Formats: sequence, C-alpha cells, structure tokens
Amino acid sequence: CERQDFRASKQRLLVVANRLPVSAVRRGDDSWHLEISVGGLVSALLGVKEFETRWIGWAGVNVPDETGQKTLIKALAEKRCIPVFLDEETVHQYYNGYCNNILWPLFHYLGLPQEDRLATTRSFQSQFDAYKKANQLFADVVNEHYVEGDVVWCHDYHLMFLPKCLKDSNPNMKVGWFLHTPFPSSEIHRTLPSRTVLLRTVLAADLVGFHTYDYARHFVSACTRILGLEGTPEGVEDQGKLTRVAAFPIGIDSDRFIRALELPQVQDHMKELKERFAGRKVMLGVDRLDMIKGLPQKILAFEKFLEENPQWRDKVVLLQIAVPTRTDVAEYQRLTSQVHEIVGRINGRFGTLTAVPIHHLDRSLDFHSLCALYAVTDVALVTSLRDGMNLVSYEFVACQASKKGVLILSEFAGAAQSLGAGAILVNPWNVTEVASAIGYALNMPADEREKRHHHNFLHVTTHTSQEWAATFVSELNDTIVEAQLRTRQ
Ligand code: ADQ
Repeated sequence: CERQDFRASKQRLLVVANRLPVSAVRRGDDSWHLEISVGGLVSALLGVKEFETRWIGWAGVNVPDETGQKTLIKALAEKRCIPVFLDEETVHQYYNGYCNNILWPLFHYLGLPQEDRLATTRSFQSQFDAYKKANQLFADVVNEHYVEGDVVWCHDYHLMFLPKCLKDSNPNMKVGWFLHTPFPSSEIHRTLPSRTVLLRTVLAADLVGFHTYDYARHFVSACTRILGLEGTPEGVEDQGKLTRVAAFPIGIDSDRFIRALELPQVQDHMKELKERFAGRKVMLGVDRLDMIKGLPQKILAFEKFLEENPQWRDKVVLLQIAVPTRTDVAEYQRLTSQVHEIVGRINGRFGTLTAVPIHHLDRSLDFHSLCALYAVTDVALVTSLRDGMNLVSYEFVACQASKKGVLILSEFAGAAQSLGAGAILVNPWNVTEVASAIGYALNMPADEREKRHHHNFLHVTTHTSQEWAATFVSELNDTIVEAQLRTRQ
C-alpha cells in the first residue's frame, strides 16, 4: 500500500541520509513527538518540491521493541519518512565512532584521532565493521521500498558503502551519491586505513557529486593515485565502466527566507531587536557548535578587534548563536567549555554594567527568529576552518535585501567559491586578519556594501536548493541513458 501511495506524475526520489529530517521523541508506547532537525542537508532538501520524495534514514532514537517500531513507522509515514532502526551499539560504533570520530575530522583536514593510537587502531576495525553493517541496514530498507524507475540519492560520508550495497542487489538501480563535506586532498585521504574500499564503494554509484570543483578533483585524484584508475573529464573509468563525477554546488530555498521577512511576527521581532541594540552595530554568527566552524578563532578575532579599536567597544555587539551538536562526545564538550571560557573572559574584560560585547546562546533558534536576526545584522561572521559549503552565509545574504550588510567569509568554506566576489574573504586561522576584516566591514561605505550585496544576492536567489536537486537528478538520469547507449555501441 505504501508502494501504491507513491504513484504520481512527478519522478519518485528516495533520499537516503543518515538522519531523517525529523527527530523522534517517544511519549509512551504508541505515541511519538516529531521535531524538525537543524542542519544543512535538511535545510536544503526541504525546499525541493519537484519530486515525489521519500526520506529514508535513522530517526535519532533507539527503538528495541516491535510496538515502538510499528508506531514510529506509522507516525513517520505522515511526514513521508521511512526509518532505519539502528541498535545502540551500532550507533556508537558506526555513527559516533567511524563517522564522527574518523571520517568527519579527516574530511575537514583535522586528521585521524591521535590521543591513543593503539586503542584507535584496535577499535578502528570494529568501527569500520559497524559502518559496513549500518550501510547494509540502510540498503535493506531502500530495497524494501524501491520501485523500478526510482532515483535513489544517497547522502554524505555516513553512507559511502551504500552505493555498492545497492548495486550488488540491483545493478539497474539509478544510484547517485553526494558529499556534503569537503573531499580532502588525496594526500589526506591516503592516511585513512580503509581508503581503498571506500573509494571503490562510492564508485559503484552512477553519479558522484560534490559542492565544488576542487572536491571533485580531489576525489578523482584519490582514485587515480590510490586505485590506479583513469581520471577523465567526465569522471573515473574502471574497466570500461564510467562513474560520472561532478560539482553540484548546493543552495537554499531563498524565497522562503524572503517571504518570511514580510510576516508581521518577523517584522515585530526585527523591531524589537533594532530597539534592543539601538546605537550599536550588530555582528552575527550562527553555527553548529563544531570544531570545523572555528568558533574560538572567531571570538578571539573579535576580542583583538575590540582591543585595537577602543572607539568601537560600546558601539558593536556580537550575537553568536551556537546550536549544540554531538553533546555526548568529549571533544565537543571540551569545545563548549573553551568557547564559554573565552566569551566570559571577553565580556568580563570589555563589558559594562549595562552591556556586554558578546551574547552567546547555546541553542537553536526557530526559523522566524533566525530570519529576523539575519535581517537586522550589519556584519555576518562565517569563519569555518573547513566547511563543505556553509548555508548560513547564503541565508544571511537572502535576508539582507534592505540592509545590505557585509559577509565576512572563510576562504575554506565551499561558499567562498560562489560568494567570494561579494564577501570579504579571510583565513580564519589568522586572528589579526579577521580582526582587521571586522574593522573594514564595519566602516564600509554604503555604495561598496550595495555592490557586494547585489552580487551575492543574485547568486543566492538564482542558485537555489530546488535547482541543485533538479540538476543532480537530471544529470543522474542523463548519465544512465548515456551509459546504456555506450553499452549498446
Ligand atoms: P552544516 O555543517 O550543518 O551542514 P550549514 O551549511 O551552515 O552547516 O547549515 C546549517 C543549517 O543549520 C543552516 O540552515 C542554519 O540555518 C541551521 N542552523 C545552524 N545553527 C543554527 C541555530 N543556532 N539555530 C537555528 N538554525 C541553525 C553540512 C555541511 C555544510 C553544507 C551543508 C549542506 O557541513 O558545509 O553546507 O551540510 O550541504
């Protein structure tokens, strides 16, 4: 009956990602509370309307009992979501271990874990085994719901094994894989103990996509150097089979942000914020609290700016909204404490009885509050140490049609390649450079702000998430047609 529901004129798209776009919280045996999750992938794909989409993924909760699983399947079906059930040990080894402790830092150039090399080496194999097992569980759910002709779009570093699992069970399935993080230089990828197998499993897909041309190039050179395969302008060729590799820069649903700014409650919120910070320039950071986002470096740069520019001390405020993430991991707990300590020190140093220079919130904001905040901001600070793309920079630009504020953007975010001409690009590791960029942004004349904003606004409103998904899927369809033609020749 689920299969019949799918029938529609739009093309059916099975989006497979580690997490569903909702998190489930249990309220008794047969009742579930579903909440939209915060994150880049969710923000991008929720705007995609061209396809008859179903999500397949983990709901972020351990459900060992059959009753719970049945009721959750039912609750999620209303949101067009299909759960993959993972037990606690698998989550620990696959998600916390292999995905977040090994692949995530490595792909962001932070290296493999080093604290206890022996322990890491010993646990590496069990984490990798759990990774393979989890990917097979995802494949089983896809196979159960797949109907011939569906496009299966696998997402991110959690599911690098999935294309191979799917093709093993059905070589005719249309399989695409997209990476939301950077793909690092082949010299970094070479350090990964499972470097070979993880390239081969991804190459099983028909189409492999990255945010930028650089990431695609790194992937192709990893295949050349590590697997000895031939890289062509189209992708990677292995014994006559071509895997197409290309860049598909993601975007946002810009209209959703622009429309939200007209809502009375958002306007009211903007008015409140303007009154609250009257007489001060507003600087904004919105990030998941993750090492790749460079929060300590950003806040230290702001401190340096205040140190060197006493005339600005009571005229500028930094609002840093940091949504906690992976809170059970010790490294993330240490990062949180470090950020709190730096913020406390700076507020103690430069604050007065009536005002502090930094408002740091450890939480996520609802969509309308976020839009209001973006709209009243004078300078946004996106200083990721590495970032696949970074959608916050896009969201800020979408909300700045009236104010034409300035974007300070890390050159190590994928977004630097698309918004670089309008933003002030910085090396986030260079605190002095970021501090002087803050001064430059705060003093920027209106005509320069206007010009820079115009460039970026045009990009953000024309390179949307809808366009991103449509381009990827149409390229995947074309790739398959071309492969069929090649086989016939
Ligand atoms: P993320 O690392 O999650 O995504 P990003 O692209 O910035 O990073 O997206 C974050 C999303 O979460 C944005 O839509 C933002 O509005 C929202 N968000 C963040 N903090 C929030 C807060 N405090 N309150 C409310 N909302 C908040 C990954 C990659 C990125 C890549 C995306 C999409 O790491 O590089 O751009 O996927 O591919």
